[in-house]
Amino acid sequence: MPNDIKTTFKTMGFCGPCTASDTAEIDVRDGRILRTRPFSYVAHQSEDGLNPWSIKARGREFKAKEKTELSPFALAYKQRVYSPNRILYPMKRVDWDPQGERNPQNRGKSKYERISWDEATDIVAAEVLRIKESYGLNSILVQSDGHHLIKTIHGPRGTEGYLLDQIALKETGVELANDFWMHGDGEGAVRTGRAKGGGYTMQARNPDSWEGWYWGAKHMWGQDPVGEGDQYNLFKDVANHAESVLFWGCDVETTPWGWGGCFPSRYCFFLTDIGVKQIYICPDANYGAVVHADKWIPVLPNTDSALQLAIAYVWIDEGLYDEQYLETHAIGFDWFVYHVKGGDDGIPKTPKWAEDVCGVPSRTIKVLARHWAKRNVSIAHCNGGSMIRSAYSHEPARLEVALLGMQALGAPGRNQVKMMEWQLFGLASQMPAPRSEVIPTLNDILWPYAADQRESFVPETLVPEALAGDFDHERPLTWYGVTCAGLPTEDQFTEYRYPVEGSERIHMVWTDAPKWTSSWNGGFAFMDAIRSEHIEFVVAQHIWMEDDCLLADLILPINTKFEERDINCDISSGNYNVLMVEDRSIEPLGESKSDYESTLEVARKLGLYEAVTGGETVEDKIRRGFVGSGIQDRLSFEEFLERGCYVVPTAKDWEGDKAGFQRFYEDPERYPLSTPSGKIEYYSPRLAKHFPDDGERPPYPHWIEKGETHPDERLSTPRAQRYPFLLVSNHPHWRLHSQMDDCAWLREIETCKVMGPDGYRYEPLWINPADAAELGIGHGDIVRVYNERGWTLGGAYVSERVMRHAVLQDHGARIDPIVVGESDRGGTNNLIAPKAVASKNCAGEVTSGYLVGVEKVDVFELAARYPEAFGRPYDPDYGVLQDAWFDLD
Ligand SMILES: Nc1nc2c(c(=O)[nH]1)N[C@H]1C(S)=C(S)[C@@H](COP(=O)(O)OP(=O)(O)OC[C@H]3O[C@@H](n4cnc5c(=O)[nH]c(N)nc54)[C@H](O)[C@@H]3O)O[C@H]1N2
Ligand SMILES: Nc1nc2c(c(=O)[nH]1)N[C@H]1C(S)=C(S)[C@@H](COP(=O)(O)OP(=O)(O)OC[C@H]3O[C@@H](n4cnc5c(=O)[nH]c(N)nc54)[C@H](O)[C@@H]3O)O[C@H]1N2
Ligand SMILES: [Mo]
Repeated sequence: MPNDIKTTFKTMGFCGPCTASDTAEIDVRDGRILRTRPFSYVAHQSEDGLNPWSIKARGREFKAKEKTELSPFALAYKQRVYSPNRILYPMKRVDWDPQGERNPQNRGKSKYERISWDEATDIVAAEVLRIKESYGLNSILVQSDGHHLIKTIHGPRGTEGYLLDQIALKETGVELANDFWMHGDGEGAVRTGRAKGGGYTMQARNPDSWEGWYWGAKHMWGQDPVGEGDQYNLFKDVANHAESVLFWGCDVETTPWGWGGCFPSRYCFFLTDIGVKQIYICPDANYGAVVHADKWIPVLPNTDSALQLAIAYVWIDEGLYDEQYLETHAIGFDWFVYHVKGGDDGIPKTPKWAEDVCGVPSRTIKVLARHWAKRNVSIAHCNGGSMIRSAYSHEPARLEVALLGMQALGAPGRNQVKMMEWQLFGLASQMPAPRSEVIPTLNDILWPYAADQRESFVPETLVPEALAGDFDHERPLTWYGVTCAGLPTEDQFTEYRYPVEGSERIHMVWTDAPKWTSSWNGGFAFMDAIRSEHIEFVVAQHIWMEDDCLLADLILPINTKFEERDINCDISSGNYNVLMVEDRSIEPLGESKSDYESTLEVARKLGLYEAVTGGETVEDKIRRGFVGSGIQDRLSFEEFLERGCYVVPTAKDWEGDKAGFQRFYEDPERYPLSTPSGKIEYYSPRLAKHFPDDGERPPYPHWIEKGETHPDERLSTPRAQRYPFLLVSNHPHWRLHSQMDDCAWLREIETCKVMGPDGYRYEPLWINPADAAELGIGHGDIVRVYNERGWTLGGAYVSERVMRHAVLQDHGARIDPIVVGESDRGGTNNLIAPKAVASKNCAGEVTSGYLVGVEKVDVFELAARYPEAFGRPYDPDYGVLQDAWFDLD
């Protein structure tokens, strides 16, 4: 490398702390990022070597790569570092005056003016103290925990909450936060501790990635914390034993990009080479399907339960399941048979019945059922597909366990395999790829700042209500479960409430992950809520001018990970694990600071700097991180700094690891599941006891056509005459939720955006040619996507890749409000997602598989009607420019 080039290591996967991935080598010249290269394991290995792994199957070999397999996001990210939308200075809304009029109704409309860090931190500190005096600290809602290019010390993970706890601590002397969720102590470790409230109200993350598994599957097979299957060594098992894999709501050419890189793509090409059939079941021929599928079975959005029940019907009818296994490994199977046969609801779940509901021809259902019963079949997911984030998402999740159980779950080649997140939460049981000698962790330095579970919290799904509603102690907002995938199943039987005893309602929001409008349910409802007069102050920390920043009163400019020095561990790339120092690549742009540093600036004003740093410098924290990482005995800290990284070799005995549920399969008495009976519970006595009257999530899995929570989100309802399509709202192929939407290198790709006649790049809306023809919509036309909750726009992408009666628009496109709270130009469809949760006792998000209408629009007519919104400064390569909001001259 020429010596004017400096190289730093950076992990480039998103997800959250301690699950980093996609390590890259970043070359810098003259203070600018020059290029992003894959990290070479081979070049950076230590004397301990790599012990390269290889999976041999059916005469072929699948081996560890010598370098990381970077995703397109990792390669394109440097452009985002220099995006014209980078927020470089603290900004204050022009018509928000802490001493006078606050104009909450203008959030989302007003412009911003530049102020200094000194002024900005004075304001935040003063507002915190004012709120504390007037209402108590629990009136501050802290929103944290978004996905980001993972930072350990510097990241957006609620450091501001830690600061608020320090204020409370100073006054009361009571230690507040400190026992956190699962991490750590050996395989399968789950911590149950919970931080006490006192310093603030936390916006609790939903088990968003796992809603269905969490609310449903856990009641059948246990599997705390998230409810997905055991993953030990499954890539080897599938390669050796599976004959077919059902990619059921799974896109290996999209979602692995966000978390791990391109390893799963390579694995699936290998499966093709060795003759493992890949069957994709999803409403759209997604990117993985068009590359890898031997067969695509289109199913209508969120009707999988019907298809699953019909498969069970065929197996029961034709005696094609493992009765003996069920006798020793399951309880309550009779109840399930009773429902399949229609004993309880009078509807035998025949393939003919299912055909009308789910759109899969009855003959295809029968062929699939017989194919499955006669072969070793595994089911592949990245996280589950959007049906596990739809109304009644617990049902398809439970039914999947029911089907796997009928075919002897855990037998060779018969498991649920994840195509990403190799080491979720650092648990070896969550790792389908060959195991590494150590899973490094940085929990010791991370978690004090990330109190995820508190007494005073509101789940993401319920925040709009908490912001807008007038809840008091006589009439609290209540729900079951802490709704963050951290606690054992029993937590779902605990009722929680807001406000907690003795607390007032929320009056201030402090966010370091402002993405409600683009990533959560009921987006327009949230916009209305946050514009209420009760909410006196909203402060956002953000890198780019996008998402909920538009609703903030004060914005603090945050930098990217390239601008700071940190420590990180890559445990999710699939090849090897790496612990590394992430040196600063470039100087911070403008006046930006890291999330940690920006909290420290406020802490300084409150006299709490030392309390928040714990007396440590960043360098001290890096050292402490190393010492607690699990790698500390292999080399000295000085040696580690000198090398910059340590690559962990593959475990010597990894080939001997039992695969997935193999132990349970072989000996259920010795290796029981974590359900109360230790077996697969087709009937859950626990659900029956705690929720005897819940018809929406009865004790055994069901087809739920409608219920009191969602009376009319199916094609069968009269409401479907007005809104005749089921919207599929997947994780975006060309974004990570709301991130990367301003990246020119991605936006110019044909499937990323549809160029409108007005020069605006619209978010694609996939529609089947037959449906498009009926509506007079042509490829490239601009369309309105609507329901009674509001509307957004899209660019018609007319294609057979989406089935009839379904339309597809990825989620997360950047909001570009037309009328605040009503309409949007950006294609931000979460704005019109239901506000209602998954079901009565399950506060899960519902963000896909709901009804919308679609119609062609004339954008010039709209521009004439909404001149301000359509006249914002705009660059098709980056989207709306920050000049639309910022007055920097
Ligand atoms: N329609 C639909 N909606 C969904 C889903 C779906 O399938 N369909 N899936 C759901 C799922 S599984 C998830 S996980 C959620 C994801 O929802 P979120 O995690 O809420 O989504 P992100 O867009 O990743 O939000 C992160 C925000 O933080 C910002 N950010 C990035 N880096 C930094 C940083 O260093 N500092 C600060 N201060 N900010 C930073 C980003 O720009 C972005 O605004 O979405 C859910 N919503
Ligand atoms: N590129 C990219 N990668 C990401 C993310 C991202 O935003 N972008 N997000 C990350 C996060 S937070 C998570 S949780 C994971 C999510 O990973 P997943 O849960 O696997 O992702 P989804 O996009 O929700 O769903 C995957 C596929 O399910 C299918 N599908 C949609 N609806 C239905 C349905 O009703 N029935 C059936 N059978 N199939 C359906 C679609 O074909 C879709 O491509 O991805 C992670 N990786
Ligand atoms: Mo997620």
